[in-house]
Amino acid sequence: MLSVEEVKELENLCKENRRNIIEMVYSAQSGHIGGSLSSCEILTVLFHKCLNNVLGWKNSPDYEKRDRFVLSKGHISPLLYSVMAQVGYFDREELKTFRKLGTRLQGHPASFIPGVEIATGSLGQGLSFACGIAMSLKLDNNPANVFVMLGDGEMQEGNVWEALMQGAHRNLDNLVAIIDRNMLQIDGNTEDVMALGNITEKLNAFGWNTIEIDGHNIQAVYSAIESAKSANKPTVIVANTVKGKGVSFMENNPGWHGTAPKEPDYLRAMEELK
Ligand SMILES: Cc1ncc(C[n+]2csc(CCOP(=O)(O)OP(=O)(O)O)c2C)c(N)n1
Repeated sequence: MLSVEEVKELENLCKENRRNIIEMVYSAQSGHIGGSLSSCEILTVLFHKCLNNVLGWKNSPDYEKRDRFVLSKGHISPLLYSVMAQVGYFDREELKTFRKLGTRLQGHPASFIPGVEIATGSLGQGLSFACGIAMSLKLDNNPANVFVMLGDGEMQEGNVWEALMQGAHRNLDNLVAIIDRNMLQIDGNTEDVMALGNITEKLNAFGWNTIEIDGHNIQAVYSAIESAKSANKPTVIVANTVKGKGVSFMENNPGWHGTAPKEPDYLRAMEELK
């Protein structure tokens, strides 16, 4: 359990992340706001409280024991970069270079960024990467865990289901997948585009340990991740969220999936996130 003070601190960090997301996409006039805002509590809790600390480990023999994180829904790079700046991978100042030519913080994460394990952005691949990493850690008797974050629209990619079979077949109990179940993808509601139905039941049937939570409840996110670490099967956390969470006119609106705000909407959003 997190203390009341810890929850309060994480709420403030989430608020900062939401402001950074809006600021970065506005300033670049390009990027993905909706799915960044919906995943905010998940990545904030994961990086601040759950991943074993990899910073400063580079030159230590323990570096190999770092938990790995794969952002399969790589388009939410504004959130990833903001959280990584908070925990110290790079300076918050660098966030201003988001999507600018010749800089590190491009639209999708690349492995030349310190702390990014693998380049992502082509949806459907991250869970397979993560399975491969989890298998190799087991072969090395390495106790680290692998976390991977997927979108619900992304679950329509066939490769994801091969990886789900693989995870169960190899009993990768060092693997934790988190699905941002915000019910929206680019073209609208996932159930209209290609229905996923009850993902939790489906993944249970695939042999995974499943946990379903409110993905904006900080305490619930933390408890789910911590219990996943000690499960004796691969775990998937289905996090029910709201796309665009935190900015009233962006919530549940697929129009804000990958659109940059113009000045009036930027100012309105920042006013709401004060
Ligand atoms: C293979 C592939 N096809 C298409 C895209 C373009 N694309 C970027 S985001 C997105 C929608 C993703 O929806 P979802 O997984 O639900 O993400 P979220 O709503 O959480 O942002 C698409 C189709 C892509 N990045 N990769």
